[in-house]
Amino acid sequence: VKSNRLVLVRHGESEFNLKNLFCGWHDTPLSEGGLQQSRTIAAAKLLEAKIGFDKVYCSALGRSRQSADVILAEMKSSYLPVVLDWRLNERHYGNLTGSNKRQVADAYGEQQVQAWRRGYDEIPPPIEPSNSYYYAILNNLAFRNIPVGQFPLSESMHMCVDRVKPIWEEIKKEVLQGKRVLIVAHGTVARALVQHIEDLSNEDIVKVNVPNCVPIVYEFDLRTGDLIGNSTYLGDAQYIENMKDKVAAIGD
Ligand code: DG2
Repeated sequence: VKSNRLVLVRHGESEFNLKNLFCGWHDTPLSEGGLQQSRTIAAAKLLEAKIGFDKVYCSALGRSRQSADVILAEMKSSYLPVVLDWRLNERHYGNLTGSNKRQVADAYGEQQVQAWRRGYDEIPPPIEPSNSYYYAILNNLAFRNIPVGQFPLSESMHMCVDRVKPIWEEIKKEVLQGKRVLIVAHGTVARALVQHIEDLSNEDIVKVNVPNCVPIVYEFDLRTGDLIGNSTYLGDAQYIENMKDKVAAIGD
């Protein structure tokens, strides 16, 4: 069977992940640990598996590009074309942006927080001008190409799945033409892509949690366009399980 692989990676730990803050469209940089994970986990596992690339897709958010740059440098592949596309941006967390996940749980209850984080149709309250990140997000030059009317103030998982669909279809076409693609995305966007790729139900996708910098490898049949087998998460199985649990939890 003629086949081609696709690799999906969530960026390394960000400053906001480290502080347990809702991030969404805020443009936070990677933490020291996140830079390190990009080298010692993502790049190391890809090198170990001897997986190479022709092209990279990132979001318009710096943490995704930053992680991609470190991974490519470590793989001696910095010459590769990197495409930034806002449709791969993280889900917009609305007015939760910048709040501590534990503090929001203390105020609204764990159930509400988990509904906002993992519900399929739950839309967090829209971001308001009084939110400290409102203007920085609105005026971020990285988002200047977003068509008026498509700039969100908050998004559910469902809205994110819909926005990701056209860019996923473009990427899939290239994969089926034989291009070896790496996508460096975000927690919720990675889950949205996983739902499209694996054709998961809305009930099943909300149980998926994607750890930072663990490469997810897919293989496609070039003739039929179908997925061959399941996803493979590269790395130590125990480490991956622990990190999935950590991502699922509200944290402290
Ligand atoms: C996180 C995901 O996104 O948070 O927006 O806070 O992948 O860009 O760090 P990322 C955020 P959860 O949905 O897992 O709470």
